[in-house]
Amino acid sequence: MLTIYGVYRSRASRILWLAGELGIPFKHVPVIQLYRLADPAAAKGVLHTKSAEFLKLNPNGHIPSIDDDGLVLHESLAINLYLAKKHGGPLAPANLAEEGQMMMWALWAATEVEPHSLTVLNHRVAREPSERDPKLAQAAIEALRAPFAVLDKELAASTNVVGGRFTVADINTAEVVRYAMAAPELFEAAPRVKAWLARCHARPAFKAMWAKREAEPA
Ligand SMILES: N[C@@H](CCC(=O)N[C@@H](CS)C(=O)NCC(=O)O)C(=O)O
Repeated sequence: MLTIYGVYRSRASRILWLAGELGIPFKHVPVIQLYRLADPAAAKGVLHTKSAEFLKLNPNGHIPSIDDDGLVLHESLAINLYLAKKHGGPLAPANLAEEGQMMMWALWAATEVEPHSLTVLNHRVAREPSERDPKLAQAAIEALRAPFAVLDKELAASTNVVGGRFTVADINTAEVVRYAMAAPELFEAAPRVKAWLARCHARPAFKAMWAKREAEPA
């Protein structure tokens, strides 16, 4: 049995979206980020990222993690590549070349995009207005222009990032690119990225995941 640890309002959303696409059964344990608890001192009984019980599964103290019949993994993008390959079908790599491309896009998303897209999210919308720094947001937007142009060019040649069909590589890339949505100017300059992300977000499994995310306390 697969257990997915992490609230929907976290990078666990990537795994929960993929699990929905695959249609696989899983147990969900809503471990929450410690920093989101209003009074960490009163966090007794709430399973959070620094709970001793959870640290046994993920010594980083971060969500998500999975336990798949005893195989414990952290790192959201790697978890998705593993689950897609395990369960097969159109979301998974059809051959070694596709597997290489899927790894390439996952590492590209994690290193070239995510640090900047998270800064855009935090400093444009997620943090309290008094804690936002518009200069940091702007620098991150400038840093994202080149990788957005790379993805836009890729999507000019194909409807999806790998194999001309919707795969786990779209989920991994789309979830990282989503954090930059607070900067619409990036998407106006990359219309194919904008259209591709809209297609990803129109998928029933994404919508089902998103509805559960919205139902969680902010
Ligand atoms: N590279 C990790 C990052 C995990 C991560 O930083 N998760 C955040 C939530 S999205 C977290 O657990 N933060 C809690 C904390 O820093 O205490 C992954 O992709 O799984």
